Amino acid sequence: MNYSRRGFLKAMAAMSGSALVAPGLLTAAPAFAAGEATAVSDDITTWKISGSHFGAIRAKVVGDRVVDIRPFEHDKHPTEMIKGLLGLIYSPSRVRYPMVRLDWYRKRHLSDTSQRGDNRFVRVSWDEALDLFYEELERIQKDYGPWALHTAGVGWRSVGQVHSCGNHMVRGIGMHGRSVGTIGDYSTGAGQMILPYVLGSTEVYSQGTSWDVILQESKLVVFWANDPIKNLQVGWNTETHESYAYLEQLKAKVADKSIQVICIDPVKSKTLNYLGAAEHQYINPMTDVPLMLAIAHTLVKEGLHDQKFLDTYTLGFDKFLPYLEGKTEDQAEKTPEWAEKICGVPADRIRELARLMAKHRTQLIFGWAVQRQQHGEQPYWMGAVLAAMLGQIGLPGGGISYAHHYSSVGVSSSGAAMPGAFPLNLDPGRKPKHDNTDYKGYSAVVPIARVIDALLEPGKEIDFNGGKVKLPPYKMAIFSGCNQWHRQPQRNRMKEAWRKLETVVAIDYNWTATCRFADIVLPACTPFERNDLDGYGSYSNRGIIAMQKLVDPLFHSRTDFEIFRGLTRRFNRDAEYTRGMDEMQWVEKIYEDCRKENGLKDIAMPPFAEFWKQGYVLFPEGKPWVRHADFRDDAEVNALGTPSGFIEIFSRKIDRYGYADCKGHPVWMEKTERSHGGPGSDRFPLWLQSVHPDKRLHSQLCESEPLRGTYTIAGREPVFIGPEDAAARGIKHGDLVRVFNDRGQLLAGAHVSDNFPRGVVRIQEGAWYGPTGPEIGALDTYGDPNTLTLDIGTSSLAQATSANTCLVQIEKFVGTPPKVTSFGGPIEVDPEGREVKPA
Ligand SMILES: Nc1nc2c(c(=O)[nH]1)N[C@H]1C(S)=C(S)[C@@H](COP(=O)(O)OP(=O)(O)OC[C@H]3O[C@@H](n4cnc5c(=O)[nH]c(N)nc54)[C@H](O)[C@@H]3O)O[C@H]1N2
Ligand SMILES: Nc1nc2c(c(=O)[nH]1)N[C@H]1C(S)=C(S)[C@@H](COP(=O)(O)OP(=O)(O)OC[C@H]3O[C@@H](n4cnc5c(=O)[nH]c(N)nc54)[C@H](O)[C@@H]3O)O[C@H]1N2
Ligand SMILES: [Mo]
Repeated sequence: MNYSRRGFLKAMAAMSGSALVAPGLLTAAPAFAAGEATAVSDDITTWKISGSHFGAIRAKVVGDRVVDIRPFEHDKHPTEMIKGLLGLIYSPSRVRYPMVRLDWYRKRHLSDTSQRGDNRFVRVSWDEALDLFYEELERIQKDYGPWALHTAGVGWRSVGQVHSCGNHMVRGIGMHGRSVGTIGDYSTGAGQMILPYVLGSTEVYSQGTSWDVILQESKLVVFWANDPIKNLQVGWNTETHESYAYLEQLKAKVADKSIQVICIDPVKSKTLNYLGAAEHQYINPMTDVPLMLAIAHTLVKEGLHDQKFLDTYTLGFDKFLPYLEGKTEDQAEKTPEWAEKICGVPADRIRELARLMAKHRTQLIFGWAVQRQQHGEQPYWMGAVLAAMLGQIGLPGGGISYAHHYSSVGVSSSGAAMPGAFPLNLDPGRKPKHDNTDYKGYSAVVPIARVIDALLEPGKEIDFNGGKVKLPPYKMAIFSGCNQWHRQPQRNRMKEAWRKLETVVAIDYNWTATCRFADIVLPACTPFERNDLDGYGSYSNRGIIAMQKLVDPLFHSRTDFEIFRGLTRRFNRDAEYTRGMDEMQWVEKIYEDCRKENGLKDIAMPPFAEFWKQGYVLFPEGKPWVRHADFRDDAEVNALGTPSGFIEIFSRKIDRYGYADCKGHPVWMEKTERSHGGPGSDRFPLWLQSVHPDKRLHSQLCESEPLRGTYTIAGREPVFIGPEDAAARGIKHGDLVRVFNDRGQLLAGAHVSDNFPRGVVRIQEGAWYGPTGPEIGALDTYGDPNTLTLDIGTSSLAQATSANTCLVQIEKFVGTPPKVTSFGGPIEVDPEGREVKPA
């Protein structure tokens, strides 16, 4: 089948037709028509435009106030999260003024750090705050050196290429001196480390086979630990939501039985419920590898594996086969009966899955939660082995994907260049003010999920991806565009570690727990209070969105650009920092650079003034594309980036590392704790999954009161629990419950739902941490799941987060519940510690 442009356009026409007959869950109309503040007759195209992770938006501004926010007129599947944006701008949790923690204000770096978290802060002027920040940077560089400063890895900072706050932090701090940075991320730490050994690229951030190819060619689509309907609501750049048009198509094809969809997940996901006729394949948590091994075993036993593909495109199947057949140390043949006892999928069903996958054109689509667990490398490697045995890698609608739930991967790219960004690094030839490169033998870069270990076990040498990392005992840390006190697991362990820090700086527009546990807090403004521009579509390169400032920065907040201009002014590098340009000059420069680049590709863009007035540029649809097709076409010319150029079922490199927890080929390893009869389940029988939230972006929008009000239970974050587990504990829907294990305890509201089987509960990540006090072990009053999660590396290879390896117990809460402390900002005190009533 040749995916010519004409064929593609026909497919598009067919698709929009079916979208009309079968409106999905997420069409514009139900979310935004009735009962809204603004009359539907308003012409929103005359409103201001801006971008966000949640999509492009139109905003109605009256005087100096934003009164309404609507989805961009070209967004056919906007997310309801947009309804929370007014509550983001006008949140009671906004950081209003520069604030300094009371005891730090008195004693600076000699403060009593066990008071961090008591939330008492003194208001200071911008000049005072930036002076303190600068003096601390000087002290750290002079008294210690670059190993003593941690510049945190940037998280889901707001969109916008000029104001991208991580770039400001890295460039601004980098002009002053060097620091300890991070490697990897919380999203795909294990996946991005293992897959280059196996498939030659991280895969997780790669463009995937186009949805229209999948819709035309696949007969079986397996969503493996994957919930695209939930997770595609947000994107890294301004999200277009184009994937939903394809998911609507898929729903129609599932209904008319032209495509079979199986969702392998302990939980009935939003995607499963949306698709209607899709099949749910329940699996015990964290046991995907045994299921895959048994499918592989069946393929071999029944002669269904593609030996020719294995011979032509892969390496090391011969080293893996003995393990499958039980001829290695563990002596266990990986039969369906063997797997059933672990993964809970009946042996006959496992055989049926193997036959289905081998018989049909099968597209395996993995999500990421399954690698955010102990040994998270294994399911990804074994997934690739399974796909290789099926022999469909590189065929249209076959093979494996690790990213179709992310930022509209699978929507083909327009091919247009996207706008660049404010520079991250120093300008060429420039050196930092303190050009000290002596890290005293400590590593300058730490795997991101191991940053707490560095405080608790300073100087320890750990394995990492074939090398060693020596953990630096940093003394000062700076956070901007991330919420460390949401993203990092095991809150109480972290709280203990935090006390070792002399100085913590947090820059945010929200008074998150990271601010509460900081010493100097600087108020950034939201993306709606600055001029900027952003790419529309992270992978589709659909266009460019103007981010027109809606209102001036609220309270005393400033753009990150201004904050770091102010900091660099303190050592006379501000002109270099900004290159002598202001905000609007940067917006125009980045746009015009992009226009030039696209000009070379014969892609026209209007001059800047016209773009800014119109508010956006849209590029035409791209060509459909099949992942790994070039490799399949010619494995020598288009060799993979693995050491051998082939798919590595056995990796000599990893084997030589000699790790006990990541061997030369994928294997099943028991977890430190596991539900359904696994270790620790006698004391804590419930598996807690902390998946990504349906109505938030991590901790973002939790502060939005109108949105939060739509899902909280008893004023707290919901804990989703099945009817059986609830009844066994005398818990009813709506009850306040205590969720606990040896690592921590929190209050949550019970949301009883049939989507959850026995032994599986869910609290969505990003719920704001609200302890009753600064002490270790304090009850979390709102429901941050990382109060309970486990902070261990996935393995010696990736050292990534294992947040989804977590067991808990739940009981009905009795007594007078403490008030939620998460929201509403600091307790403002004067330097004597007397409470100041807010003006
Ligand atoms: N238990 C558990 N934990 C997890 C996960 C999980 O699945 N389970 N998932 C992990 C994953 S995949 C991720 S990606 C991380 C996410 O972790 P983070 O990226 O840290 O999460 P966010 O809540 O998006 O935090 C972004 C912060 O940046 C601030 N911010 C936004 N725009 C600006 C700006 O312009 N300037 C400044 N200065 N600040 C700004 C926001 O207010 C917010 O506080 O969480 C990880 N943690
Ligand atoms: N709405 C929304 N969308 C988002 C985000 C957000 O915060 N909100 N964050 C974005 C980011 S930064 C990221 S990293 C991605 C995260 O993307 P993912 O990590 O893929 O998403 P999750 O929602 O954590 O989990 C997806 C599914 O995995 C299942 N699952 C968990 N553990 C197991 C297991 O052991 N076995 C099996 N078979 N299934 C399991 C869960 O039940 C869930 O249905 O999402 C992105 N999209
Ligand atoms: Mo992520």
